[in-house]
Amino acid sequence: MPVVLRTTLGPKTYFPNISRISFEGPGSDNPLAFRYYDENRVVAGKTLREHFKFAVCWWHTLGGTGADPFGAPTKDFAWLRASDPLQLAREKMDAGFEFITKLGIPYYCFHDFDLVAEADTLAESRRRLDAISDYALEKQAESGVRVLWGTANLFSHPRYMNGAMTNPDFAVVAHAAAQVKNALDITLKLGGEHYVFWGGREGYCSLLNTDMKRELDHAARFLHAAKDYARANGFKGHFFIEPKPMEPSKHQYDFDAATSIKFLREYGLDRDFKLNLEFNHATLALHTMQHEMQVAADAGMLGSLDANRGDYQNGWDTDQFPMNLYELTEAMLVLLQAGGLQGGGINFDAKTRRNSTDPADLFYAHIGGMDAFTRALIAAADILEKSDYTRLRRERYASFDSGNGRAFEQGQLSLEALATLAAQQGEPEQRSGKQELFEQFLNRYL
Ligand code: XLS
Ligand code: NI
Ligand code: NI
Repeated sequence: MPVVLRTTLGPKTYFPNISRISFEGPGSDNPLAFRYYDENRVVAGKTLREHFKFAVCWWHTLGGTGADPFGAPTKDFAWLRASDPLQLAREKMDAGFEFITKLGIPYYCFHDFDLVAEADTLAESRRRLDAISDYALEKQAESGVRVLWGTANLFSHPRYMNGAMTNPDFAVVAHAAAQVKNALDITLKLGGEHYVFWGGREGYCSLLNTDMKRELDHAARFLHAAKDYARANGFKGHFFIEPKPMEPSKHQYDFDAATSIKFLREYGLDRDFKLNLEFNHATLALHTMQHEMQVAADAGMLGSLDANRGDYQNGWDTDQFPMNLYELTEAMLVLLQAGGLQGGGINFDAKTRRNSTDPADLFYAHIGGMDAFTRALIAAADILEKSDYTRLRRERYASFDSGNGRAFEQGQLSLEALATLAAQQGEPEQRSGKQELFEQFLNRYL
């Protein structure tokens, strides 16, 4: 099939009524301006641009048509109309780069087949990926926009209905490996900083027909092979596992941060892999995002974030844009105390609602998300710098700072020694946890 690289339509704009979004300050009533996000503003020692490394995701933002299990697409975007797959891919890329540069976002993230539609054979898919990545390289050079991470879609095609790297059929595992090899090559070619594995169908629908141990062993073998290949080809970035407990599988192996960390350590992958955590995945696992971030930070694996939010009424991945200032401020408190993300950034893995059908809605969504993160980060920095938060939290543990508490922490007290001390000291004095006082800080600095 001939590869078409140049559009016959000539240069066109997909967002003609929208110009470069600028920072206008909190007093502005322009919905197409930032009220808080000023990329050069310094907060807690770094610019906002450096703290966040925001990224646009190719799938929901450019490919999200509003189709759901109950209804047809609602969004007839002008960049998704061409009949030739490469022509469509190129127009989508024109729209994507126009969108990203108008927002002043520095990065994007993609699955292989977000860039261009999958073909009938691996070889033809590869030819398409080579062609569209040539075009992406030109657009990147022209705009300075970069790739935060790439990934392979190992969950949409019917061949993956029983999983990809954990599929019980070796032929499917090998096919998935070929796809990951191509996705790694394209990520490397585009200078992608990192590479993500999200295991949507790596799990099971029923344990009755599943050999879990064997499937997990296969996943580890697969990840080692992918890592070895990428390293041998000069990839310097991190690999990220993206935990999610369920959906589309009934039970996914990368359930949450703790489960994923245990897996990486058990199989000797913990030096190359960190976590890409997503807000809505955290709440699906019945955690909070701040919990997941703290677990990852304590393991030295707080790599990158997928930004979105769930809905309190719904038990699925609604992927709404992040607007909840309380949730974000608690997340930013963990982020600042952890010293930031380890190499990654903040990818808007979020979709506008099915009935938000104007191209401008994509701008409102990202502007709102970037402003919300900014307010949250500033509030978190103020809480840490100006309030009693750190001191109060440290004081809860003061009894371990000296004397017998210190000796216990250092492993110097046996169970018998502890029992003797308890007998001497009598019933412990009550100490308040002061949760409401801690909660006041959020409202005070937001
Ligand atoms: C789906 C995941 C997916 C990953 C990339 O729930 O969030 O979008 O981020 O494969
Ligand atoms: Ni998700
Ligand atoms: Ni995600």
